[in-house]
Amino acid sequence: MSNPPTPGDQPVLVAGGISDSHTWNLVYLQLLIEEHGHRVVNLGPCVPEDLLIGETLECDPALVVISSVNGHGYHDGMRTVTRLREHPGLSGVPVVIGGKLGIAGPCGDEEAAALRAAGYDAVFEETADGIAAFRRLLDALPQRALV
Ligand code: B12
Repeated sequence: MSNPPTPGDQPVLVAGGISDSHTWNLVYLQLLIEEHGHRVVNLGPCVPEDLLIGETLECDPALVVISSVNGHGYHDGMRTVTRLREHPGLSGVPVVIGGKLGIAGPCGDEEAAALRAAGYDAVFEETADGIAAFRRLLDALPQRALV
């Protein structure tokens, strides 16, 4: 019989968009999430969907965070969440996306709504409001590492 989960067992999984080679966004996110008391598994940039799905099944994360800043966030993000949600067992894992999701910074309200409809639990722009909302989400996660 397995032991019951203890606080901090479930990490937060961070991944760059499938086409996105930027890395400092991922370092920033890792530090921010750790500051909120969570263990982070950082998969790095250009994460293929099969790797993301495999790691999500393996880690059983409290949250999956997709970051995209290269302007392909909407299309990459759509593809990724569709694949993830199609997988049996991953329909309920919390998944969010954020960064510079459009080709000129933020994406529009319609695109954000479409990303949510495709399966993201939340879509964050890189504004101060977006970061503040993301911080509130981190504070609300059930599993927090003991710091
Ligand atoms: C360095 C850099 C590169 C380097 C990256 C090196 C590396 N190892 O990381 C190189 C040269 C490789 C590069 C390549 C490209 N880049 Co570039 N790059 C930059 C640059 C100058 C800085 C990025 C950076 O490191 N910022 C520091 C980190 C900490 O900040 P950040 O990435 O913005 O992340 C913040 C927010 O977005 C937010 N955030 C990010 N993810 C998430 C997720 C969540 C959940 C939340 C809440 C918040 C959040 O939080 C972070 C802190 O505020 C920016 C311009 C700029 N000044 O921002 C362009 C920029 C990101 N690049 C851009 C582009 C277009 C490209 C290329 C397509 C260029 C090309 N034609 O080849 C390629 C894409 C390559 C690829 N396959 O992805 C554009 C993106 C346009 C857009 N989205 O609006 C930018 C904005 C430049 C511009 N003004 O046009 N780039």
